[in-house]
Amino acid sequence: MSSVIAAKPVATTADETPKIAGGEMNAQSQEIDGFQLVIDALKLNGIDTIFGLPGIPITDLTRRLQRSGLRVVSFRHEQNAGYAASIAGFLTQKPGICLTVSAPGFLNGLTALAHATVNCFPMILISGSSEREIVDLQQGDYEEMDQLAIAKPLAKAAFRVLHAEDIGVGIARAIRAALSGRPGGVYLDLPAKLFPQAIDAATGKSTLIKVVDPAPKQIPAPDAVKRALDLLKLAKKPLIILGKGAAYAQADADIRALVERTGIPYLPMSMAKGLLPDTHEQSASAARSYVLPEADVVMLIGARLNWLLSHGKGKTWGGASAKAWGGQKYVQVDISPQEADSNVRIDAPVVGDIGPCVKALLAGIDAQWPKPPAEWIGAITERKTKNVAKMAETLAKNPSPMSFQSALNVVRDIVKANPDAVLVNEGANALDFTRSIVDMYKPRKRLDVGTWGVMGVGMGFSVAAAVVSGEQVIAVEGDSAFGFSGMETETICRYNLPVCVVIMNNNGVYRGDEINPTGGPDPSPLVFVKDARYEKLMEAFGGVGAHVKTPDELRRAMEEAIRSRRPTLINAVIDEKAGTESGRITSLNPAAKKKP
Ligand code: ADP
Ligand code: TPW
Ligand code: MG
Repeated sequence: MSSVIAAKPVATTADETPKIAGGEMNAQSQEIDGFQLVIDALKLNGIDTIFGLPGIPITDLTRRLQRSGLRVVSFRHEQNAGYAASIAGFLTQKPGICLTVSAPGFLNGLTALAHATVNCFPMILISGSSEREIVDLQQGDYEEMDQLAIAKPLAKAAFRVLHAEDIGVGIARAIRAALSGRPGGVYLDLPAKLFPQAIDAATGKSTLIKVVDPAPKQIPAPDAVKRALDLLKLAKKPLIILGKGAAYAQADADIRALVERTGIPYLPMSMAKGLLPDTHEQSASAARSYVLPEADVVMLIGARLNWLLSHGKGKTWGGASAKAWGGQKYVQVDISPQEADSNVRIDAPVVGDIGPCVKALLAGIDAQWPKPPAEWIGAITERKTKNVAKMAETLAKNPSPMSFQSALNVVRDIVKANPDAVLVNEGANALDFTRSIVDMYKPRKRLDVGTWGVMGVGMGFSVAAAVVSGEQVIAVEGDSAFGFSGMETETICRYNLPVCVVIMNNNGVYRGDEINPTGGPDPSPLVFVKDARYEKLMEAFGGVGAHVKTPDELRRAMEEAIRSRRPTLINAVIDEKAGTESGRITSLNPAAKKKP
């Protein structure tokens, strides 16, 4: 293998300080190698951060990326590096890059790539791969696998580069595919043999492409905009739903203007929380179960009518039966022309980038725009007031052990006092309670399990959020959820990131009090070691650990974490009897209704 990865003496590019290390550079040489072309192509396109895990054949690539000034964030497991890349893409509108080794490393990164595609986040998984001739004849190479074929169905696009002179095109195509239209995950296969390939330096550099306008702002058709406005204008009970596509689009001021000028109540999907402050008077979050069935015209902005919105039909929407349409008419603003009608009829699809679409809608809303009828707004306000009062009562309670609510009441205050902090959130009850209790005040500050409801994003998201934003991160984690990526506490400490992990520790998946019905020695599959001391994990790597049993202790520990910006893990002891099976989605669980 060493002959494969040992690079031939070649020239570096002009902007890289020449350093003789590993023999990859020679002032006399006129050649450039594959390693350097990959680095130059990424830099040329404004990529400044790589999330990954080194090994054959990309070890030298990680070193040389770092040496050439990119930030290389090295993880303990590729899945977490991949999740980091995916959310970096969401936060920055640049493709998040995850770099892995072949076969197992590639597969470890692949879950995150599929997650990026499903969530419409721009990401590129770059994996080294083994020798094509041996892989294709299945002759048993080191880490043999036809990675391109495996990635294809899970990625928005997948490419392989065999020759150094094609690196520029390969990276340009990957960037364009990840960012343009509906963003998604792209796989780029770079075989080991590509890296040391040396070609004439001038020729090599001339093959690099700086992608011009990688995400063209697609403009909606005027008649589509008019159709949408006509429908909205007639509505008696209009509603706007903002999804994470709206958060991704970074059209924050126009979206807020659209909501405020129309006066239409809005519901944010979980990662759209904070697009307008959750305390906004037009937010209908606290009256969700009232507005969905009651609304007559619903405008979706960057939100799909998937399971998270009960497919736009059924009881949630006032339908007579589980699959019945509730009678709503829909406007759907989306970049994907194929999204409309995927679940129910969309009467006014507005296809284009959310930025220009919202601007075009705004242009049609003047001072004469009819505000929604007072009865609709009044009815929503009434429900909201009642529900908020009920919630305040629960939050004020101080049970021992802590409940999810009494602990999250603290997190709610801390986030309110630190609105720039990024909140990462996963778990079942730990997710659902946090989403409804903790208000967000700014866009793209809430990062969670997304379209799949996937566990394991926590520490990868936290690392990426801290790295790309420089802001304090608060990760509210179920104890089970945390376990999927807990080893990255070492990564958080190694890079000294301002991440405060708060584990809602109820000793198990959903709750911690289940027992083995046979009376045998094995515990229930749903519970963990009782009173596990997760905080010691952070201490093991030089961070701060805290074991807290009361809201006051939790508050002090969180305040200290934010003041010090040190890596901190707070193990918050929650009543193990607190928690519902599958949180708020018990209805999706086939066994939940008839327990053995
Ligand atoms: P949520 O889970 O918050 O409801 P979804 O992931 O279901 O959101 O929907 C996001 C939608 O946003 C996708 O249909 C995607 O095509 C769309 N989208 C993403 N970026 C843009 C953009 N810049 N302009 C328009 N639509 C976008
Ligand atoms: C990759 C299934 C959904 S929620 C959850 C699991 C295992 C953990 C819930 O326990 P936690 O939260 O985190 O302690 P709480 O507060 O309710 O006790 N594997 C993957 N994704 C999912 N969604 C699962 C399994 C699941
Ligand atoms: Mg739990």
